[in-house]
Amino acid sequence: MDLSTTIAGVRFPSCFMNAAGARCVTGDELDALGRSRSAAIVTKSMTLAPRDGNPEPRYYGFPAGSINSMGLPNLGYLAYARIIPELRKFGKPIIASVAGFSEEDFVIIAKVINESRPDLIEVNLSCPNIPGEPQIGYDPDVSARLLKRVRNVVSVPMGVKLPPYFDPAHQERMAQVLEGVGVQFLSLINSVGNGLVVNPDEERVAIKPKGGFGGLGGPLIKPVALANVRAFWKLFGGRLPIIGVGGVVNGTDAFEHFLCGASAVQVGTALVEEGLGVFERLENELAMLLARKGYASPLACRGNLKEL
Ligand code: OXC
Repeated sequence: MDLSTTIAGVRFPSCFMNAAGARCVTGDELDALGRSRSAAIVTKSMTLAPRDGNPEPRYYGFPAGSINSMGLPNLGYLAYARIIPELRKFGKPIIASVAGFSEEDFVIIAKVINESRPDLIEVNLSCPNIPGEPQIGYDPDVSARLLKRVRNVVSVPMGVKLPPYFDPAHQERMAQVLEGVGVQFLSLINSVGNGLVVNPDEERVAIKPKGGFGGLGGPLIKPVALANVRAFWKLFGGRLPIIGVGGVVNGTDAFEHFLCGASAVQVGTALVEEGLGVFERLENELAMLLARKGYASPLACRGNLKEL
């Protein structure tokens, strides 16, 4: 079964890759992704200065999913600008995830990282875990201004990682913004921000930062992820490639993302919980499912979701 896919003109050897943030902070972790069956190497979202991130414990996994408030721990963009060319040896696409605390940060980072020639740049407008910093993707005007400026300094294909939207009006408004700024792919969705997981035995929260509030991931957010993939697929009439992110734990989850309109999927919680072997398992499960259903590839079922 051919599980390869194409995003913004870049070919990926399969349709499963890590989500930004999952096992992709250090040079060693990025190397390990290079050696694994991940279809791409997606970096941790990078900021101007290196960051230790929020205090621990800052990740908690439970059967229905995960909560995290990592706080963008990363090596700083200059380190990734050095590491990215070294990752070329793995012969798979590299996606650089770019974050920042001001418009200017994003522009400086994108410009330098673009010169290190990742295959794609994913602009993260949706980290929910920085105390006092709202998620940029919830402000369409700020997003539009920022993306226009970043677009001007980036020559590789540029995409955006958006937060989940819960109202069609917000999805429509963001689609208008994206139309105007030359975005070439979407990664949908970042974690569902500012959830709260409670440990009733201990009568306390599960993670330390922000009083326990953090981004939710894993199976419990899959319907929200699928809804956003579907909504943006329809808003763009299938013209803009989408990487589905949220709740991909088995081959069927990935199939559902493809039916909704995704061209590839990223794996976050399941990668953190299971390790790098997750990619081979997902490939096998999806290949078996597609064969059983008579599809020649994941792209053959893309967007095919039936309505009643
Ligand atoms: N989404 C992000 O964009 N960043 C991380 N967590 C998350 O859910 C983080 O670093 O906090």
